[in-house]
Amino acid sequence: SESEVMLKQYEQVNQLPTLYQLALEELETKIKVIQAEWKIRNGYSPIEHIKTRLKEPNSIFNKIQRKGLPPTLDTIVNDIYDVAGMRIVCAFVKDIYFILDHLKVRDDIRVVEIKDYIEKPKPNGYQSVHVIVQVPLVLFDDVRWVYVEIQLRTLAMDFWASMEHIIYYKFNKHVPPHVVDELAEAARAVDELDRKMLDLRKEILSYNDEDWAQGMASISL
Ligand code: 0O2
Repeated sequence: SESEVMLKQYEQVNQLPTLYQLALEELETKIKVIQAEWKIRNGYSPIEHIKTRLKEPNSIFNKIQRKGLPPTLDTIVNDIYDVAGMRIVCAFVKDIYFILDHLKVRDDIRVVEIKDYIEKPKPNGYQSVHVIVQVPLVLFDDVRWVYVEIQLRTLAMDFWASMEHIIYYKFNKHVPPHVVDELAEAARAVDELDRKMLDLRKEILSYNDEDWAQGMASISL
């Protein structure tokens, strides 16, 4: 009956946050293992911090509307890739690309799409690498590959993005031109700082970067 169908859908929607939360936890554990190994090998952690979030229901439905998709459970699960989000903040740009290369070779993470806003920043100056991945959740009689959006950025880029986010909402999404200019200038300062930090990174690495990159890229299960 119609009410049974509704009840079933209600249950499925209710399970979604749990499913996405577990996918985030699985992924976070994988990243933490890499982080620990790296720290032992290199004497510093490539990751400053990791944050996770579930997209607000409002924000999910706004996105579905913006994309002109039907507001169904199927759409959320199959067409919205950032219901579960993870932000990995690194000290150095180079480490972002090492992590990215590593994600690509793992059998237990599927890389679906990469948007490199470091190579090509957004017009306002926003920089980050966005990676859409799928993470397997092993259930009793099924493996569900759950979408997660990973944002990789440096501390400096993260500082800029938090500031820009606050300003954007402060001005109700209509940022006056002089503030836009100042943000662009701050973005150039971010670049400059990240370049300087890369120079300093050499001082803390006791062995060749290329060897490490190859080691990371050859890992498979
Ligand atoms: P929340 O937390 O999701 O409510 P697409 O998926 O390609 O159709 P979308 O979703 O705009 O389009 O993808 P994009 O641009 O790759 O990533 C959106 C997310 O990246 C944002 O989440 C921000 O976290 C971040 N982001 C992208 N551009 C900017 C920017 O100019 N400034 C800042 N501060 N962050 C940005 P949501 O959707 O805002 O939030």
